[in-house]
Amino acid sequence: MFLENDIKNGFVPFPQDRAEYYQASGYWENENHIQLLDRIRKQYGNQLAICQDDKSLSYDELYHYAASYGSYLHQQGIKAEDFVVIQSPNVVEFFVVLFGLYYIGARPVFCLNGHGAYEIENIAINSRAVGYIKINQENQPTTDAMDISFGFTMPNLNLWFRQTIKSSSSIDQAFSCINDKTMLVPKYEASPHSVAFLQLSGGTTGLPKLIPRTHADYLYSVKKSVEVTDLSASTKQLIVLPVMHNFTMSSPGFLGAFYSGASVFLSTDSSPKNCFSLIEKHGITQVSLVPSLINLWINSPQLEQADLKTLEVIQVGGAKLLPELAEAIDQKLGAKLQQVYGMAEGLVNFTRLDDHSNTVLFTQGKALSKDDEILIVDEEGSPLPNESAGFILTRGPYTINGYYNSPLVNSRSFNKEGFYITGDIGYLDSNNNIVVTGREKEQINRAGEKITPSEIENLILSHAQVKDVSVVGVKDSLLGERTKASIILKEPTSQLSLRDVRVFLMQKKIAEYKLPDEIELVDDFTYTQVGKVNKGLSTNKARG
Ligand code: AMP
Ligand code: DBH
Repeated sequence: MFLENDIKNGFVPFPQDRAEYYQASGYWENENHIQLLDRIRKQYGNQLAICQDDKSLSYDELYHYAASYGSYLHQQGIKAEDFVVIQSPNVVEFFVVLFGLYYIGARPVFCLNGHGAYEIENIAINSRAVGYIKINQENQPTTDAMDISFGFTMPNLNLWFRQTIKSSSSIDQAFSCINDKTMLVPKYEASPHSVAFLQLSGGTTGLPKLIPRTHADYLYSVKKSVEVTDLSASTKQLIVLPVMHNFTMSSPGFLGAFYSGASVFLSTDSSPKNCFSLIEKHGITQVSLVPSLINLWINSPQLEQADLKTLEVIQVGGAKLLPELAEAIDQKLGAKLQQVYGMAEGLVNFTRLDDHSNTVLFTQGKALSKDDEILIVDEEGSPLPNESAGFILTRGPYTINGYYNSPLVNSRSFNKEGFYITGDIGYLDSNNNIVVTGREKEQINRAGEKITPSEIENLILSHAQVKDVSVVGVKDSLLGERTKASIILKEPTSQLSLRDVRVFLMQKKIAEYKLPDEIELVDDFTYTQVGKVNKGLSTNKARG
């Protein structure tokens, strides 16, 4: 069922018995991403698919642009099964590039728009990408894909195709690379069980982990998300979170909207002022946000004047939502809350629209599929009863069985029975709703963006003045968590400022959201019994 080539290159297939069961249960359908768009445009051709400022595409137009751009890429030598790194702000052009790649069976590797050369280089090497397409926003100071100098420290970086698409006032202008000489090629019929794309994991190790999702498993999760969010062709969805984020793509995300023939409106700016005016202007009915944005919206001085009456549902996920904020959503924004606990690795849980208010306020709901298996286990891996918190493990019809090409990481991230060890801590309540209470993995969740402390520690350690460093997340009323670096200097009386550290890291070209928000110079750390820096306690010895 799965492609030999995919397996050879590092895709871990579903075990045969489970794959046959999911297939026989009708979960995995015989459709890939471009076939989905083709089916929808045949039904909703003239319907508005996507709109940003005064640019918009109907479903037919989106499909035709994708076919032309895909054909152009084919002409440039991009083949089916090739990986191509893409990076984009929330603009219409992203959708043309995305479906253009799917049109020819090529596979996008999703990077956040904020990622710098440091991340792109690592991701391109690990995915063995052949191309890098960067979409730049009009009137924004950004670098062209051509001008980004990677470290070139690693010889196997082979991005022979690089292109910058400049988002412009007209879509034709942005895709001026398509011309009369671009011969339309037929769409590539990728197997629904082949790898569709690579998503990035927030990661718990220093290197980014790549998440391979098949067309069929992913689109199954989209279909189930549509069912629980009441999406229909009349839904008007606002996208505020980055388009590349798994939440934005699939829970229910723009794919959920496309699945239903709905219309998607893009916001390039997450400020309440801008979003409120888009909601009013377009009569937005649904939006997905992270808790830190909900906080901003609810406390915005613009809220009083805003007319948000069309807003029906707000999905909130990506990080823990505090009950006080959860309550304010209905009271202040007049919309129904749906909590979402999901991960790019697979498993997604939603509170249902007809759930009791206590379920919606205090839990993250139920998994999408009746065949999502969730285990809560103790330190020894023994299952715990409902209401007892433990490590959250899962497997099911749309959860990966391994990161791409990462046997070592996989041996730690999956147990013998193939359950993914999420690194989150929580419990199932008496009605089997999941409640996430914390996490065991070393990760900082800064406004929904995941940061791996060891990655930042290793970079700060390369600073000439630094002897040792420990990076942790500290509670922050706006961001949920902010990043703090505790640093021991080689020369105890010398100085190093937050600005110095941030400038140093920026020179390494890392994403801005990973820069520390705060530093502390210390004489020593406290250590656990096994000699690890004790990050749980803020008992580092401040400089005397
Ligand atoms: P990623 O693996 O980068 O896709 O990030 C997924 C992680 O985000 C989860 O494993 C959780 O740690 C966190 N997360 C997502 N949604 C929620 C939520 N509703 N509440 C708490 N944590 C969440
Ligand atoms: O945080 C996430 O990665 C996330 C949150 C909600 C996600 O991937 C999802 C829903 O699908």
